[in-house]
Amino acid sequence: MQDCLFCKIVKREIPADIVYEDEQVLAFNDINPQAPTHVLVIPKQHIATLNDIEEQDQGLVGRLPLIAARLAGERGHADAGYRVVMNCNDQGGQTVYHIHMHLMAGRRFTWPAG
Ligand code: DGP
Repeated sequence: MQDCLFCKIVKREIPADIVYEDEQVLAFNDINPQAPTHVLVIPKQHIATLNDIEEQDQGLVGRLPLIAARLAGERGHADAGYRVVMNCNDQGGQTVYHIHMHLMAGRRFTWPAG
């Protein structure tokens, strides 16, 4: 997608602090971190929202929690715990329309979410 911010990060047209990459997935630090660790894990393929995931995307989208958990473990957060969040559309708090999993760790989170 031409105008998608995260597609531009995938294509290296916009800089980002990339912490993980494979053929399908990219992970980079959030520009506005809400926790000591705040990483966005995204598919390289453009999928605008959770509503747009198709059957054939299951494997790809399943990699997001896999990589998030791996990154959390590498940073020593597995036992203490961490939070992953995917926001969908306006009321869900989505601001960038390319699906992404927030991995936040390093502090205690409250529930319910605000
Ligand atoms: P969401 O509200 O769930 O759509 O989260 C979007 C996140 O993307 C938000 O936490 C801030 C982050 N973000 C927005 N623009 C940029 C950017 O240009 N670079 C990086 N690294 N993160 C960004």
